[in-house]
Amino acid sequence: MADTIRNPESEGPAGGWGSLKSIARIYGDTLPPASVLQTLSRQNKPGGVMCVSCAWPKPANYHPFEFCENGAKATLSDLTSARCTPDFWRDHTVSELRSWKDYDLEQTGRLTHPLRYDAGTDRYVEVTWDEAFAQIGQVLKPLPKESVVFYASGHAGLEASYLYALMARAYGNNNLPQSSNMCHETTSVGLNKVIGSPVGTIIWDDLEKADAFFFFGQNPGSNSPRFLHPLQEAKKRGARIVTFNPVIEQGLVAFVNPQNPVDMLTGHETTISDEYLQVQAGGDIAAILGLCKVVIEADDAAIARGDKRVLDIDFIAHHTTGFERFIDLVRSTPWSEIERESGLSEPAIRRAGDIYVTSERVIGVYGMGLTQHAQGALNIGMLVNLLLLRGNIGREGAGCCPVRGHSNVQGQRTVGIAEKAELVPLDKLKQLFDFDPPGEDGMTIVEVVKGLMQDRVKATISLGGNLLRAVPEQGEMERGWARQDLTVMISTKLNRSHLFPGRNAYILPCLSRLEEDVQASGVQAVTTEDSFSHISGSLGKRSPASPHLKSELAIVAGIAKAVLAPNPKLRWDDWTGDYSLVRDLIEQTYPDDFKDYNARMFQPGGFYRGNDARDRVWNTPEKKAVFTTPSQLNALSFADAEGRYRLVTMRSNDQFNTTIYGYSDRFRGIEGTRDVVLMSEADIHAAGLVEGQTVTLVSDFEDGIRRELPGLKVRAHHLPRGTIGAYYPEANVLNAVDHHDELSKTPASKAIPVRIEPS
Ligand SMILES: Nc1nc2c(c(=O)[nH]1)N[C@H]1C(S)=C(S)[C@@H](COP(=O)(O)OP(=O)(O)OC[C@H]3O[C@@H](n4cnc5c(=O)[nH]c(N)nc54)[C@H](O)[C@@H]3O)O[C@H]1N2
Ligand SMILES: Nc1nc2c(c(=O)[nH]1)N[C@H]1C(S)=C(S)[C@@H](COP(=O)(O)OP(=O)(O)OC[C@H]3O[C@@H](n4cnc5c(=O)[nH]c(N)nc54)[C@H](O)[C@@H]3O)O[C@H]1N2
Ligand SMILES: [Mo]
Repeated sequence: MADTIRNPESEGPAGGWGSLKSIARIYGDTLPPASVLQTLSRQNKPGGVMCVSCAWPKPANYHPFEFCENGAKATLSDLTSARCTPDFWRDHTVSELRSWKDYDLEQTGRLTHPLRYDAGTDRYVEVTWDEAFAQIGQVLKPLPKESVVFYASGHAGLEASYLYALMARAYGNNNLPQSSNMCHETTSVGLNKVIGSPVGTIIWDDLEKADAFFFFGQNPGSNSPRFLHPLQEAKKRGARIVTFNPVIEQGLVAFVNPQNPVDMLTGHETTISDEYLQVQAGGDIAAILGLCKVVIEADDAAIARGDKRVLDIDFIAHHTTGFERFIDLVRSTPWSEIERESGLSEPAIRRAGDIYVTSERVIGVYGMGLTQHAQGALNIGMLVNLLLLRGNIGREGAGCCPVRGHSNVQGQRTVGIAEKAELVPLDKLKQLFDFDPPGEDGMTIVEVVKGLMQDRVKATISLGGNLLRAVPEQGEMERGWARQDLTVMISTKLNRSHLFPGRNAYILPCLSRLEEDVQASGVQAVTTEDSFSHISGSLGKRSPASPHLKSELAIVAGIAKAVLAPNPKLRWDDWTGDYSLVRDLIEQTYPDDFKDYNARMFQPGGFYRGNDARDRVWNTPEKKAVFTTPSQLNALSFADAEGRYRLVTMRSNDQFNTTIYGYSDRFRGIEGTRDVVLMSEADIHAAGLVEGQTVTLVSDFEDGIRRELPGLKVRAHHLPRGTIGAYYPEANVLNAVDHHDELSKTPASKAIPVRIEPS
């Protein structure tokens, strides 16, 4: 089937020569210098440097080049020779830069000096570190504690992150939302609800043993390309892959391994998906219900024949709850409803279901296509239902695999960056540091957005990221952000969040993880946690982009010292001088997860934190894995209506979140522009539009607020009817803050209700 869905506009299979060309282009059409290639060769290996891009695990048995196209792009982007120095601000005002594209801001290069916003000239000006810290302390001290937000994008290592969370709690709140609140918070809450673990249950070995992979809304070709290697291996040994995705993603269709000389010379490609089901956006609950129906029917037939059961009845009896109720719904839901809600045909779902039933060990993989919906947690509950039916959790070669985003997004949560107080051992903190940590929950991102719009948030500190650009309600947010008393951005590069400075505003430039970090006790390493809960050390060796940079940890310590009352237990200078002391603290705070931390951090493949659900110990209130009976068959909070489309906000192959590397989305055949709206030919025709026509997308929430994105060119694309696509972050102006996953408050970015108006 895969052959019939090859995207005619794309450059062919993922990987291959296109991948190498695409990497080199970041460095200006020439091959990067040898020293940069050397950095790449150390990437994701024991004793090397952990990639600054995504959270895909680092295998113990690594390849000669354990990096991918997009990891290489992220590396080259950090190692760019371009510099955004204080001189840059002589030629540009902040207001003027607001008309720049994300791409142009990124091109200004690495930030080199600490900067303070000067309202008189509307420019950032150089400031010393000491002045910056002192002034930040002065503004923060008198503010109401609950009005200050400590945001983290999931990038900084475990050491800096632990201290950042400690600083917020010592300051007096749990306002520690993270990029995960826009991403896999649905997993942290939704998966935890059903299996008692907020993270995935598989490890590397499982990839090598699975008989089938079911992909729901995760795009490895662009977003975790090193995943394609184990998938290619899996295909070679006969494993099958089934994909549910409204968009045809090239990496899930076919792959040429750019690091395999034979593949490269022969152009030999591996077909990845055996079945590719173009579910409509928000249609997975119905699709999975259909799969479950196939399982139940197969089980009925097996009973009738006297064969081995298809359901794992022992597992279901001993390890789960809620089975009967769920199965009643599965039996009573007619195929016609499943077809209507999923947008898929019964025979197509049956083909996929047959693969599930005939595979001994199955891994369920998912990403933003499940999490970023109004019923995202229900999506996850449904995927877990499917896995539970055949005991596919807590068994070799099987399990649940949420693919995380930022390189340390999971780890930051592990070491205390959490707005939910119950997730943090507050008693331990009290014991170690002799202060009373606040017990009230802090703000999620949704609450931060509302707080900014309503002037309840007075200051934000950002440990990385580009929060303003990543959230819904962008127009209102920009105004609210600039009304704050203080904005502090700990950043490597200029981005849009810097361009709406608060009354006091600072940009504090930091080292990249690729760079050498020398402190009092010598060169420092940091650690990160990957999607499989493995923790790896990372040692930067490149010389810093500027002599004025500080490490993230040193910046956190600098702010903490300036804002917190002296406490002999808070030894910021000692910790800055020697990060192994911080790892000792982390081990003392989380002894089960971090035993022998300093000794094990460079273990090949990282050391495993463990996962009870993997051992079939269920930390749910029921002490069982939970079957979820869905209350509805789609993941939406709105009904279909005439002229209303479900907008999927997409990542191109040439971006990392709000960082835009270029305008080439070669897997989708889109070159030179991001200002497009992708629609099926049938929808273009039915709406009376023509390809190439310029249109405006208008949000279609029934709340009376006009949110619009003008200037998009209509482009025909192989999509299900009613589902359309446009790029994130540009499309964020269209989302409403109240449009989020019901349970976890993750913004619902994958089915925004919109209308199309001709311009
Ligand atoms: N190169 C690169 N790598 C990245 C990132 C990046 O921007 N660029 N971002 C990083 C981050 S922070 C994250 S969280 C991850 C994100 O990685 P992914 O989880 O892969 O996220 P997306 O690409 O946003 O969406 C995933 C897929 O969901 C599909 N989809 C949309 N709606 C639905 C639906 O209703 N149902 C189903 N079944 N599928 C749907 C989309 O077509 C898309 O292929 O990647 C990380 N890695
Ligand atoms: N519509 C829509 N909205 C979305 C999404 C979507 O799919 N659709 N995806 C959501 C997701 S999954 C996520 S994770 C968020 C992302 O939200 P964020 O994590 O806030 O955004 P990023 O674009 O990853 O942040 C990029 C900036 O981080 C800084 N940076 C880069 N490297 C470093 C470093 O090493 N240290 C420090 N201190 N700073 C660094 C640079 O200044 C860069 O400009 O967006 C969310 N928003
Ligand atoms: Mo993410």
